[in-house]
Amino acid sequence: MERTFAIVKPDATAAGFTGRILARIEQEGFKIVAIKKIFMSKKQAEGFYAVHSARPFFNDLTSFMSSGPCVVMVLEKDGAIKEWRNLMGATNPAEAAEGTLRKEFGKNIDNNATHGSDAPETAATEIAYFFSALELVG
Ligand code: YYY
Ligand code: MG
Repeated sequence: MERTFAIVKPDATAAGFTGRILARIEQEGFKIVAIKKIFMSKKQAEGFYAVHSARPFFNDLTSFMSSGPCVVMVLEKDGAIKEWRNLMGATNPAEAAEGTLRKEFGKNIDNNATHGSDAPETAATEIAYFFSALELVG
């Protein structure tokens, strides 16, 4: 069974959307195999998003991700990586399809409510960045 890494971002935790997002995750057939609430430092956010370090939005993105608590998770499902990105919707909530989490809970491209891994290699790296093997409860 495939696993992916997911975040409820600081805009969504602050707005009180965590419970509704978790409910959708379970309704859509994902199993939550690990979950915790964290508050990243700027350095930790920079490490997590290192792949985007050359992008113009890197500083704003990592400031935002360290501006408040996140809920980080490992989700399991057949095709979890693709399925979770489908449920999140497009990066820009203005372009996200009806029924997706970013459409329902995202405000704009900077505050888009959720994160999801984009490939098996990034899922493995991102899961290991936040969780030890003992914390993954299948
Ligand atoms: O994987 P995903 O989150 O959908 O988008 P990425 O292209 O990996 O960008 C990561 C993160 O950066 C995105 O969720 C919002 C932010 N961002 C931005 O603020 N402005 C952009 N033009 C592109 C991305
Ligand atoms: Mg991405």
